[in-house]
Amino acid sequence: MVKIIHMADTHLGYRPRRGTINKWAINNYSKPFEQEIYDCFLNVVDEISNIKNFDYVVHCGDIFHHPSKYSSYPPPEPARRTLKKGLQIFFEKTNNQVPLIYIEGNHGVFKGYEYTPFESHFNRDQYPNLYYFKERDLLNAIKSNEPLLLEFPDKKVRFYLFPYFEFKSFETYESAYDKWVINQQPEYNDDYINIAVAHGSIADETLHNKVNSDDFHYDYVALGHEHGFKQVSRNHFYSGSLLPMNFKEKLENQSYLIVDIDDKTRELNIETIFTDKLLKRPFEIIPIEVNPKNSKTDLENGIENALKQFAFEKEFNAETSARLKINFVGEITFEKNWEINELMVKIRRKVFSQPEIYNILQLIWKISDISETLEDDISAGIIQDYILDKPDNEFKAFVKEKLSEDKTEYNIDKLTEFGMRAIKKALRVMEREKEV
Ligand SMILES: [Mn+2]
Repeated sequence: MVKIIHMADTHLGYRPRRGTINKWAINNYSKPFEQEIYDCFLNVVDEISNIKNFDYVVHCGDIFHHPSKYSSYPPPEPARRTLKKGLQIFFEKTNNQVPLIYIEGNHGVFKGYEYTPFESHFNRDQYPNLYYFKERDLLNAIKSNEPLLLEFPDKKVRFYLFPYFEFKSFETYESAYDKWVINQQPEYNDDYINIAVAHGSIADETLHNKVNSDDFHYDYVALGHEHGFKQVSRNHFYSGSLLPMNFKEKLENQSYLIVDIDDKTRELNIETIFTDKLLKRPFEIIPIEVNPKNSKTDLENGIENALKQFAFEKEFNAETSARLKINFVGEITFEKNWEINELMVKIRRKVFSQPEIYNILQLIWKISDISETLEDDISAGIIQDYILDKPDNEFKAFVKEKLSEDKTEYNIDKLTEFGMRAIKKALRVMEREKEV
């Protein structure tokens, strides 16, 4: 029997920013939800270290949240200290006897640099049983057409490693990866237990089909990148993060997995330890129905009522303050849309300026027009749909008109191209905000 602990996507250093009150958990050090992830991680590391007779821990990437594609900041100091402390606890409690295997994800990586925040804080020699695989190791393996694996002959266990790599981004990468990935196929009738460890997902085309499928007959595939617990197939699993980070993830579960593999039958026995249960604060999506006939006062009372349960006659508490999202659903006219936004800005200002009454950390909202789901055309629709019907044509017409009024000569196609770039950039920002 081989026992493996599978975890992923801890995102140490993650700080929700949108619509949050400006309060610290520890003054000038960490933010409230950020601190909750640190505490949870250290508790889980401690809990894992106490499990009897386990052979390996695999962490499938994104241990740090920063840097990432959208942020070049290094991980905040407390995130680095937390990982350092976590490693200390783990290796001390296991007497350096249990290997911890980490592969790099898309977060916590300085793009284009060979050194990583992980390495800049830990000396590999300090922990003889810490195994760390980064994008550079993968690129070297591809270049030399060698497998990227870690073998433990005493236990007859082999790990095939797939750090995050955007192989689909460029044709040359994609074909090189296709050619290389064959190296990652275990030999037929191998007497080793073969485990794949990967960061990626077919949802955004960052997991190779050979890893996603059962073509290579791995005994177990430990996956990271998707933040909710998910069993993809009999032997493919996402453990998910430890805690939900945004409101979409609140609808999923997060966990770490204890995976037993029978060395003779290769049968799997998997225990899911749900860590989202450790969440200390309310983290809720509150639906509010909107009726165009109701007055502004009705709406305001409705919101106040919904928030009442998070109002206490005591001070704001970093550990228990709520993260809230109000979902306004109904027939949304333009007027209603403005009305809700205006009201919510006012209410949020009030809530955040009275931390002695409201124990609320975050307050955001979303307005959904029910007619969109009904697919009729009663309402004016949401603003971005209206503006961006045919953005390139509309923008070009706009620029042309303005310039002829102005009697100025410019390259209209070039200007349109710049404009489109700006719009696309703005859309990406909106998409990102939607995720929260
Ligand atoms: Mn990821």
